[in-house]
Amino acid sequence: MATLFISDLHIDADSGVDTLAQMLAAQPSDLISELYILGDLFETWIGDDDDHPIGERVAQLLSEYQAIGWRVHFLPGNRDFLVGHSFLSRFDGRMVSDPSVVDLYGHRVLLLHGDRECLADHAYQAVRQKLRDPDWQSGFLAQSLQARREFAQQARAQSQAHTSAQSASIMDADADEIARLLELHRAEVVIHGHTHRPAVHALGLGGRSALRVVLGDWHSGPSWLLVDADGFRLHAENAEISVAWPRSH
Ligand SMILES: [Mn+2]
Repeated sequence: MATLFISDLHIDADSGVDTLAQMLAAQPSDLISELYILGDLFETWIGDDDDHPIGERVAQLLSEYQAIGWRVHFLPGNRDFLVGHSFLSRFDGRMVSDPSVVDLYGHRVLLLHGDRECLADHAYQAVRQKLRDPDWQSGFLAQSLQARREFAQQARAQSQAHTSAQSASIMDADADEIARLLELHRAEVVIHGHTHRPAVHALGLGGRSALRVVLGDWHSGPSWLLVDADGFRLHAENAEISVAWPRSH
């Protein structure tokens, strides 16, 4: 059996749903038992009560895979952290909190979106703290869809301006923080997205080996990770990486 991981699709148009549908159809569906979406499935999400058709199309597509026996898991990203149980229930999806540890083929694997670990970006971390506050969220969700749409558009423009003004190292996940989390959760592997820098990094953690697997974004085409009992196959633009599980001692 195999587990499929995707993140950072940033879907905001029908074409994004079509790309996801094509990618899923090309997978060995009879081998896959689980799909994990590690955040930023959508470019924006202003609440499960939004009547925008993109959400319905994605839910319909995912429910087709749920129907053939896949279990679909969703871990929120910094764009779609307002996805809730109501949306997930449309395709029987399961919410995964950030961070979470899962057992994959007898290995402890830590799952993150990756934005919380970009510690050098102080301005972003301050915004994140506000947006993840339950009181702020319930106040936001109480506003009209129109008001929420306007806020989201503004936030997106500000985020784009901020991103283009930052140096590359500030926008990456902090390596020490990743190592700390691997130790804290006694995990052999961490899988995350967000940074749009697909790669598999071999890490040495006080004498034991670990892996950091970074998923790719879908800006210029689909990207995915297949995990099975043998290891990892990461597909991204200009990258096809196969890596075995870290050796246990
Ligand atoms: Mn992100």
